[in-house]
Amino acid sequence: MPKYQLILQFVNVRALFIKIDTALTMTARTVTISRKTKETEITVSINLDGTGVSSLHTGLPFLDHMLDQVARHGLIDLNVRAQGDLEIDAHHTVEDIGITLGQACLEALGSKAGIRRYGHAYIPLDEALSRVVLDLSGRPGLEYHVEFPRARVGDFDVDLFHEFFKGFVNHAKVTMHIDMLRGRNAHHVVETIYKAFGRALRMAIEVDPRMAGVLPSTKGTL
Ligand SMILES: [Mn+2]
Repeated sequence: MPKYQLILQFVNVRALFIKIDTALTMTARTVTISRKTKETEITVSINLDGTGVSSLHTGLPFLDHMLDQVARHGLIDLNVRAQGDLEIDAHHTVEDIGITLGQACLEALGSKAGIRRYGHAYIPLDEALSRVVLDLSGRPGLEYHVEFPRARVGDFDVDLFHEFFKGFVNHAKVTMHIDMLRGRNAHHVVETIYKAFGRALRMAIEVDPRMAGVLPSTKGTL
């Protein structure tokens, strides 16, 4: 066997060992969080290293449709069960799902060692275009710049999307900038935001092999 082939084989074997080593040292990033108030009862199960499989029963089909985008495009396995006071309106349920998802994300991330930390995505859907940029910084902060062309999508109040993301950001302790860059169809606009959120989250939570388990912060804490 020629010498260069041997060297190549050695490099491949070494790469394989590094892969196995990274996988072994990473604990499972899976968590289940249950949250109960007088207004809602919510259980979120999440696997940050999933394949995009979801089981969603929030009582709000449009929100289920959006959470499905987060799972699919974030490659996160996501199970959400919610019993909310929908007889009043969807406000408490949507906000509390954002809160519980945020708690689950933070808990599942653990020490944050070796992750990429930052994530961003631009997502178009026909005429609509949105951008989400996030930092798993440990500091809650939401910049939400979205002008919906309509007040409702079906019977869903579009103001509630802000409540969802505010709840998420405060409890996942992330900095997030959401910008709707253009769009005429409210369904398209929301869908681009949730898809971009999923994509940006996927980028930020992913383990970066070059980080070699180091915390991506010069401060030493996130
Ligand atoms: Mn849709």
